[in-house]
Amino acid sequence: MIVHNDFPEDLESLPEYLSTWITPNDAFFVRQHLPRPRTSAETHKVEVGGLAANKLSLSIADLRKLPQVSVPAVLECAGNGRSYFRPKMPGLQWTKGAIGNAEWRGPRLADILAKARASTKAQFADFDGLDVGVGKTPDFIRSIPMRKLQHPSTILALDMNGVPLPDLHGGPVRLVVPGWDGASWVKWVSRIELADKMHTGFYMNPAYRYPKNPVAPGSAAKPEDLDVLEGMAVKSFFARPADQTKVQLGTPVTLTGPAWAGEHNVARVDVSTDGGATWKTASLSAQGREFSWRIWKSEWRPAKPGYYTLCCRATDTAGRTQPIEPAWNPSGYLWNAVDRVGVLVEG
Ligand SMILES: Nc1nc2c(c(=O)[nH]1)N[C@H]1C(S)=C(S)[C@@H](COP(=O)(O)O)O[C@H]1N2
Ligand SMILES: [Mo]
Repeated sequence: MIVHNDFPEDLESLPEYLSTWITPNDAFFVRQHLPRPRTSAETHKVEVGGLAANKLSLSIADLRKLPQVSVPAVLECAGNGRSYFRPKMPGLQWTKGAIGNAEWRGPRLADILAKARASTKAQFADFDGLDVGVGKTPDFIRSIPMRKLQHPSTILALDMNGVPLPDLHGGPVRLVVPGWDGASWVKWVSRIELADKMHTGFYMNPAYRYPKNPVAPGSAAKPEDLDVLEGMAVKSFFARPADQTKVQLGTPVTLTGPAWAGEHNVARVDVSTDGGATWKTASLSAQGREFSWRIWKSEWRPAKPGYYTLCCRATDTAGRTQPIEPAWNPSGYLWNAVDRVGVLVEG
């Protein structure tokens, strides 16, 4: 993995580990604002309070007794690809790999909110994990609107890819908000507070906000011109071949990688082997339902030696497609340019 920080851990997956439908747990990227807390499945509690008639204190065993659902879904950091924006901005300089697809399993938030008898006045729930603020870095708290919490695929995950949720990924319990950016997926959830207003902390404002209208590259945005980031962009990239690969003429080359579209579904992936002059539609894996990625594939037989620029571009069911130049924004979120790799074919 690419180690951006080793304490707290910020680890990025290499693109070649992102060529399969499920990303293995030990190859899955890690993002932490704060040091990892100490907890265990035996002692951990999730408190539910605020605008609820029936306050709850749930152990992991209590959460396992509720109906369990499996949700395959992509988790992507909003800042994935930040390093490609020009001008550059501060923040983790992610390349392609702050993303992965896993099968998450646990109880539905809707069932927990019903058990807590959430008031009709509750508009948001604030999720706090066991990690605490350190120095200038505040406590990580995120507000999620009720409409998304009531969605049948929004769960508190206890398992990831068939094993108890690893500590690095928020074990024993994390929030899974399919189709939304990684910052919504609060790890080590210890408190759920129902409220009539959005939480005002740093991670709701100014962090994780995106301009309502595009701003000129390098400029600041006024706070009133920013909205909370919710759904993610349409995106595909090359897991293989790696950039600057050398191949022998006569050997077929498999072009492949994942494609996803946040709350929408991928409709198509097109590939080009001539820098975007001409395009061909790639095949898409049957696997990949709502919120999870699909693996696209195309076989390429280069006709003659030389240097080739390969491109891939996904289009989703909402008609969105990957741009050549994603909108620059002050925090460097939602990078989704048409992906490119260079390949040298030797004769
Ligand atoms: N409690 C807590 N939850 C958190 C974070 C955090 O710092 N603390 N980081 C968030 C961010 S920004 C991302 S991208 C995802 C990353 O999840 P992962 O480490 O399992 O890949 O977790 C989110 N949940
Ligand atoms: Mo993130």
